[in-house]
Amino acid sequence: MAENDLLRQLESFERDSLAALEKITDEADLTKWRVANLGKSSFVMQVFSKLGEAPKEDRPKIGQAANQVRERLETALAEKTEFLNRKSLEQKLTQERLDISLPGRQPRKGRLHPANQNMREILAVLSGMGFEIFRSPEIETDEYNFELLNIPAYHPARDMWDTFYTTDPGVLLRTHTSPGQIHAMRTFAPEPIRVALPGMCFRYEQVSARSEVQFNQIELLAVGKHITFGDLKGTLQDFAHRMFGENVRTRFRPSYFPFTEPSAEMDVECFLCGGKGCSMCKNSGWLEILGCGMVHPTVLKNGGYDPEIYTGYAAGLGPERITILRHNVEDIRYFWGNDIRFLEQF
Ligand code: FA5
Repeated sequence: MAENDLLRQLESFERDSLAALEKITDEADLTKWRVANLGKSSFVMQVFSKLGEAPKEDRPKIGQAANQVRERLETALAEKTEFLNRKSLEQKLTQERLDISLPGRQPRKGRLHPANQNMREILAVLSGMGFEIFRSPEIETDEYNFELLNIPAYHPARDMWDTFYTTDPGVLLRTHTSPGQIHAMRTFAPEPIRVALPGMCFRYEQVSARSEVQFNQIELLAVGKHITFGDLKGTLQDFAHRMFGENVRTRFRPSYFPFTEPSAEMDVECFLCGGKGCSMCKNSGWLEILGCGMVHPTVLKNGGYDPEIYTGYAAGLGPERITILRHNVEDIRYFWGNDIRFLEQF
């Protein structure tokens, strides 16, 4: 091909290419354009590959002209690419604009479960009175939950403390925190002890507004020399004053537990009516808050203490029962019902 013809063709190729580029409005067409006009089989690239076929003296001029066309097309492509990018960014900015005037969503704050709040409050009072916290298992053996607490098989008291049994013979969910007494005694004997045993207990019984199949208890145990019923009364009264107020009245009523002798229940003056009598205290003016007594000699012996030398007292209270009384909650089952409307009130 004559040199002049080729140069003219390059010129018109460049003009057509730039005109086509001008019309492009999106990235997909731009890619197609690049392949057609700067790709291997484009006219300008073909000129390079066929340069060897041209007469030797024409080659520099043709080569230079093709190079300039390619460079100008590449520059135009770069400008167009930038233009399209900017345009699409502007489009996104106007179409996908964030409405920052919308109020944010408040993250929900978590909080302690009311049962745990109450447990911590009671344990803080007991720690202040010198009781050490001692944890014992929720899954227990028949031996610890009953036998060692002076409740042999077929003892009628087992009926009050029926529970859920596992498939392992003799392994059950504890019905009270009292088996922790044996664990604590066997850990510390013959040293004197003063411990608080908190935790979950389970009972196989009819649920009602005041009774659940699971609930927390806190057990108190003190063992040493010369501990008397006077110590038991004084300590529990002091606890009631610290928990419910300096002037709250308490009373002890005789009771029965196989693992204490003598045994008692402690009542506090009704929080709601101040002792006058109302529906919460069933018009008695008193609310029962715990069971207690002097540790039975058999239990002391099972724990590793000589009952001729050592004595002790124990008490067991139900924190959820205390909470329902204090806050006038009509049903104890709300505690484990997972209803956020109830839990949020605490
Ligand atoms: C006992 O469990 C004895 N171990 C307490 C004790 C310890 C006595 C040490 C003497 C010495 P009782 O079954 O009464 O006793 O339970 C104690 C407390 O646990 C009750 O006063 C009550 O507050 C709570 N409680 C018992 N059963 C339930 C239940 N089903 N639902 C909620 N709370 C309960």
